[in-house]
Amino acid sequence: MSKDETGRIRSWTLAPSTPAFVPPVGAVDAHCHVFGPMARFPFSPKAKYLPQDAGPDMLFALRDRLGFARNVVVQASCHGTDNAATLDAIARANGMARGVAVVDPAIGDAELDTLHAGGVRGIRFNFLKRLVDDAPKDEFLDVARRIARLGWHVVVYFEADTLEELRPFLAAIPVPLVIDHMGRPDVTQGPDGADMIAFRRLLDSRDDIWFKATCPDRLDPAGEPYDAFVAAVRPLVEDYPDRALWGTDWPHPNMESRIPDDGGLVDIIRRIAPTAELQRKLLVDNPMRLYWAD
Ligand code: 0GY
Repeated sequence: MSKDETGRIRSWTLAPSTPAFVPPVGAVDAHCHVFGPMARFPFSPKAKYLPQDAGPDMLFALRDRLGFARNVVVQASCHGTDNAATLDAIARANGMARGVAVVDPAIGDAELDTLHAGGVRGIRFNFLKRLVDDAPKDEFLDVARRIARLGWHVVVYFEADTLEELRPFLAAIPVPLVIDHMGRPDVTQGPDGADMIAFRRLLDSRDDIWFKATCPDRLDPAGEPYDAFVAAVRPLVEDYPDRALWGTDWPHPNMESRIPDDGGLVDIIRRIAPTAELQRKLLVDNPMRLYWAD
């Protein structure tokens, strides 16, 4: 982590390596964020971390360096429910970005239409207490019902020890679900560990639950070369090849130590999706179905 003189955190590496792996043509980074720039897009008063600026120009430079074509920009918690920075990034991408918003559940239908016109295709429910003050399930369900007409999905972020409590809520969501970082399993338990078994039970409960095979840097306490992550996640990608997404998670919100090398993250793709067919599904076919169906 690096802090500037005002205490704002930089959680990304300034000089990512160029990956050896060349992604297939049209590859989508389906989980990334933008921070600010703060002068135009101030952070929420409720933000739990205050990052340095990481705007669209930086995101698109990284996209090009890593060999990707498109981004899905996920509204980060530091911007609260004001999606202006996310919409600005999408607008600057010439059609090569789509987004996931975070909304006040009381949002009006006209405002949802405006988000759709701006490239949003889903909303995110965040259950991490260290990131948000509250996660009102009844209100979430209400807005989940109201986005169905737009063909959107819900992205859910939770930790493995809350999955059992969340099952009835997740079952009641009437649109497709995408689970951020597989619900943060303990990958050191291995592919047949309790967390992965519980997560597979969730995937098996509906055929419209997708997952992001993301964040070895957050999930594997041993760090590079992320062997525990690869061992736990590769079987999941192989067994659910049409429901897996991949993303950098740049600019790695909140990472205070062990900031990952984005090029190194790309090189893990070959280890979790070892065939060209799996790589094409993970990086192109699946995210295109979910975000560019129109
Ligand atoms: C992530 C992970 C995190 C943060 C956020 O919205 C956010 O602030 O998503 C985290 O701290 O685990 O998905 O990028």
